[in-house]
Amino acid sequence: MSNDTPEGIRPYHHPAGGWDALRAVAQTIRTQMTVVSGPRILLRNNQPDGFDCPGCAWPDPKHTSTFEFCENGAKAVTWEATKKRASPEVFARHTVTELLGWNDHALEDLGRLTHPMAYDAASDRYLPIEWDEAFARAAAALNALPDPNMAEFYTSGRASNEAAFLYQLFVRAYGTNNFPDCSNMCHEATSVGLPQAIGIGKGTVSLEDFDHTDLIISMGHNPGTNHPRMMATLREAARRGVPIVVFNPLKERALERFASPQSPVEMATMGATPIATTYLQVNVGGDAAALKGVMKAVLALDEADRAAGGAGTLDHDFLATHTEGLDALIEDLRGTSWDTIEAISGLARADLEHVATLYCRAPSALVCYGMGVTQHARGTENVQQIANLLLLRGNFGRPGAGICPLRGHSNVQGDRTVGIDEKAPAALRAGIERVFGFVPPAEKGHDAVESIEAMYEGRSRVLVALGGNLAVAMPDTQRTHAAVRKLDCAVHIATKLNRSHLLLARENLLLPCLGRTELDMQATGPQSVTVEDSMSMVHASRGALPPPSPHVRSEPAIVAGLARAVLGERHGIAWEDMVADYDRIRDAIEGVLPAFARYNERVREPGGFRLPLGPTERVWHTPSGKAQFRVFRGVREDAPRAPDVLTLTTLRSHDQYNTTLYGFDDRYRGVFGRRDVVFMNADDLAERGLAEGDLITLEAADGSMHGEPARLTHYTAVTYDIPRGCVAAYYPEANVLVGLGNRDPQSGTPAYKSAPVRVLRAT
Ligand SMILES: Nc1nc2c(c(=O)[nH]1)N[C@H]1C(S)=C(S)[C@@H](COP(=O)(O)OP(=O)(O)OC[C@H]3O[C@@H](n4cnc5c(=O)[nH]c(N)nc54)[C@H](O)[C@@H]3O)O[C@H]1N2
Ligand SMILES: Nc1nc2c(c(=O)[nH]1)N[C@H]1C(S)=C(S)[C@@H](COP(=O)(O)OP(=O)(O)OC[C@H]3O[C@@H](n4cnc5c(=O)[nH]c(N)nc54)[C@H](O)[C@@H]3O)O[C@H]1N2
Ligand SMILES: [Mo]
Repeated sequence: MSNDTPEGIRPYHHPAGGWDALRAVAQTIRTQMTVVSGPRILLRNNQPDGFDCPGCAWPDPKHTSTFEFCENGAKAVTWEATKKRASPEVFARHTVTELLGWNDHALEDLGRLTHPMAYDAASDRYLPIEWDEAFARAAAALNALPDPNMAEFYTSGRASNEAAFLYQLFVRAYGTNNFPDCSNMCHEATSVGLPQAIGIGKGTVSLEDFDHTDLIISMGHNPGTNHPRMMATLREAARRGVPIVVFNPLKERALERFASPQSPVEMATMGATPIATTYLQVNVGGDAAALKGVMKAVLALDEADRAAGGAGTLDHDFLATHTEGLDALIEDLRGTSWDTIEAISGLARADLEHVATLYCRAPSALVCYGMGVTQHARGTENVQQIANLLLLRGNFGRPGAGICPLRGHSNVQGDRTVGIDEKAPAALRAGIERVFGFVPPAEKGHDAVESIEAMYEGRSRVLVALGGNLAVAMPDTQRTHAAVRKLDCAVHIATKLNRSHLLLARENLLLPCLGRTELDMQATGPQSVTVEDSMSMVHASRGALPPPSPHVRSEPAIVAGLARAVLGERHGIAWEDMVADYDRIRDAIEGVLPAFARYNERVREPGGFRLPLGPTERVWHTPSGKAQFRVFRGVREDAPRAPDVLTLTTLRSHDQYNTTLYGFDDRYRGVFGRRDVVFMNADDLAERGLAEGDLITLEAADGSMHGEPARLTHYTAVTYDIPRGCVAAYYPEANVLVGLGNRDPQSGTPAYKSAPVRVLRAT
């Protein structure tokens, strides 16, 4: 046993934000960019005539005029706008076998891809090819399949509306709905759960609602790292005296206190604003139980108030006019004991009753949530519990109220809106038929997990990926990697090299594309693209930097090139015309989807426009036209586990963007220069005869995984303020331990936040 603090582990005592954030930006500009262009390009971020930050999907203030500081946005931009190049000369120096031995940071740090490349088995290298040759090879692979359902078309959520719309049109014209996408790993629980509850699979709050709300509940998200621009909003609410209740197993620093780099006073005085007024360290997987506890207490307050002659604390008029299913919910809550709620949530009844009191006092309340809620085996039902709580007091359709899922990728929501959807909604299909004159396939396609299973079993033979790092983002690394290596052909449209490109199929194509920050010049001149943020605002984005090389093409142009090569004249779609002027793509989107009426006109207004959201007007697009209470049976999000099994939640560090590792620090959690750590409760360590700093092995305890139990070895235990029975480690490394079968049956979302594991002393 060692008693020394492990190397690189130093408690961090500062608030989130502050001078350390500014210092981190300066550092990232120094290492990735020329000093001159760095600050200048950052200033064009989220400006009316600039580009949309690829960092996250948090919206911009209405009349964007001031530059919103954000450390991690700056990292995302500088990482894309780097001066480093992964040119053919760089690929000539390294075999794929050699590159596979590099870490994820080193691969992307090679810089921007500059030329279309194809893998050459004889030299074990990627070699440059011409675009026409690349398109022809991809087309040959796709057209050789006996059935279009044997191809998978992945989308990561950075694609613009224009690129995503063309892509889904191409894929449906080709003949399949196999659209695995990053949303399947992320907010699918929202996309599936909320339509059943409130008739739309999106958040209902707007940025202005934060100015009017009387209570904010934050569940399972870490905005200081993943949505840093949200911190300005939370800080303002906190300073206005709005209670902020946090449910999170970890004490995330930014949810405790935040120093705004835009506040001269906080910066000069080293001061900070406290954020959470109540911080509840719920068990991993304990949110459903906690929400049930809060709702149970809300019902008790209502009964007490009515018994005392009051009108009750529930919004009874709203409930009678707008909802169905309340009786079943009440019956279920009555049948759920406080003992069970306390045991599963890990929270005290008194604390949950306190939240209920705050909630009943607040004229308007809103709930924000992220991956801590959705990435569970009952993620869909989790999300519905949040909707239940809000419905009880009519917290929809008035200022300051509503539900706020923090979406992931900057345009993941827009991609779904314009058709990246394996379920192929009838209205979308009808729209495509109306505008393009062909009948798109109706049969449900594969989501992300189903696509990996199909590849593994040989039912799918070709993968086309519009961005992302599918094989690294997915669970069960061993099986997922084996699956993609079985393919006949893999086509990756990407800005940078990553591991998915190196897990070789028989034929491999790497197609380099422009990023958000770059000038997109087409036949009729420079083009803008459009994106939809977490709050359903659609707005334009225009890059200004010179492309990384003259050979790099825009995503819409690459998709159109593929479509032409694969489909030829089939269906008579004018691919090149649409790419020549993206207004024409937007006209086509408007034709297919009426919510985009006057698209080109409205997107030219500063700030763009908001897509219609029924619940904001108390219109419920459910089969009965009313909002639905959905009962969560029992309280467990996961099956009971053996006594020696712990629940692993997988997290993002402060220095990463999903599978992109900018660096190896996780400043706010006090981890510097390493990622091979597991955060553990001191008692769980002691019970195993372990101490902080010990080398350990994490072993998967998921019975549905195949073969020998998967292991993460040479990890170091770090004592952390985390509930007993719960451990945390970084994504994506920890994906080795997450089973593909451990997923939400309703949404298919992998339970990345509750993998059963054993912690063993390293041997
Ligand atoms: N800089 C940066 N920005 C990003 C990303 C990035 O990687 N880096 N990724 C983008 C994407 S795609 C997404 S989806 C979002 C992700 O944004 P988040 O949803 O914030 O993602 P995670 O880091 O997975 O953090 C989840 C939080 O949930 C907590 N948690 C874990 N398990 C549980 C649980 O069982 N219950 C509760 N209540 N909490 C739990 C963790 O402690 C952590 O604070 O961010 C987007 N923005
Ligand atoms: N264990 C665990 N696993 C997880 C999660 C977790 O919390 N825990 N989170 C899940 C979530 S929420 C998500 S969203 C997924 C993320 O899964 P993905 O979206 O597939 O992964 P990213 O890491 O965002 O993809 C990075 C790659 O995208 C490419 N890229 C970057 N910008 C562009 C661009 O503008 N265009 C194109 N074409 N390519 C670009 C680059 O080549 C880069 O290497 O991971 C999931 N996996
Ligand atoms: Mo995500």
